[in-house]
Amino acid sequence: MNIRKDTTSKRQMTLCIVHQHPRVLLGMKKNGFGKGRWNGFGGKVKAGEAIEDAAKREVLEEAGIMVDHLEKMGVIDFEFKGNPEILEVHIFKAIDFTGEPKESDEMKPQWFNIDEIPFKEMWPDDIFWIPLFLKGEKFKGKFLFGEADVILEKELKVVGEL
Ligand code: 6OG
Repeated sequence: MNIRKDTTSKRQMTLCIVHQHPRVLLGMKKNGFGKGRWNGFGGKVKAGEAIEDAAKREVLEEAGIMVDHLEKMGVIDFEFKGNPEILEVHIFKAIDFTGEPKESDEMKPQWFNIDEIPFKEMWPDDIFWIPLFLKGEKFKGKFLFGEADVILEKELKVVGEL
């Protein structure tokens, strides 16, 4: 008998962008995965934690603000060639928050006008889905990255609900 072993695994992650039209709050990642890139705030969902709770926790840890109402805008699977772990990133929008954004060990927050989003200093997938996010459209997607974070494959579609 020939049993094919599927060694891929999925890791759930969160990503939250505060969108107060016409500005968005991003953070410069100071260390680790994605260092030197602007991104929303987020990280790994802990065992037993609800995804939305993880999203709120990460925003508080990384930007020092409390977001209450979150809207899930998208889910994207990121795969890196040669790496069996797929990152399933749940993307949320927050409008209101309490507190003042402040720098943490992980991120340096900054407001950007939506016409001045620094795509060149962001993950290369962002330029595809952030315009949908800003329009209020929901989306699902999948990106495969190769050497030097080049996009080898991409799938992205607008969906009615997630
Ligand atoms: P930590 O590993 O620091 O969380 N993330 C990505 N975000 C974008 N825009 N593009 C990607 O393409 C991403 N891959 C991961 C999820 C990492 C944070 O980075 C996000 C998390 O918010 C590859 O805990």
